[in-house]
Amino acid sequence: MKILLPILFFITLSIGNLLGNELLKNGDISRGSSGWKGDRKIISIADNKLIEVKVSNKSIRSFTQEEIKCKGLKDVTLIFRYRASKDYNGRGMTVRFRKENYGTIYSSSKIVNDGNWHDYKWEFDQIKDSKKLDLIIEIKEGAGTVYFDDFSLVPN
Ligand SMILES: [Ca+2]
Repeated sequence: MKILLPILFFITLSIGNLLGNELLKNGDISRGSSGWKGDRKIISIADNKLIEVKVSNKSIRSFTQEEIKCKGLKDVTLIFRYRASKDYNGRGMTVRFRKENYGTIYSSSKIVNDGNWHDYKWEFDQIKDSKKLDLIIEIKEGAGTVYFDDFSLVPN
């Protein structure tokens, strides 16, 4: 039984993932721009599709996935990864969740420009009674290019 329980737990988790705990559509960008709106270009690097954003020194660039169903959920975890070109220089990014009543909750962070992929993670616990969320990624004014891939939003 001591061995069986962890195995059962693992199987339950795996089935949960297969049944679609993932709340985002096309988080890995494998289906191109499907599900994503805004200032994003889909590019392919070694058969992997990802989002490319050219940073502007005049205005914020942003892209969005709208109407993410979250009825009955309390806490969710957002993860994605990003890579900035080495010539990136800017004011960083803001991640926003816009709720049904149009209230938004945001979190700002720097963008590291060492040319490597970096993981982003936000445990978001402010869904309250909202049945839907919009996820908005904003890249503030600056110069250079930022790439995004492998978005995931799952209930905690
Ligand atoms: Ca991808």
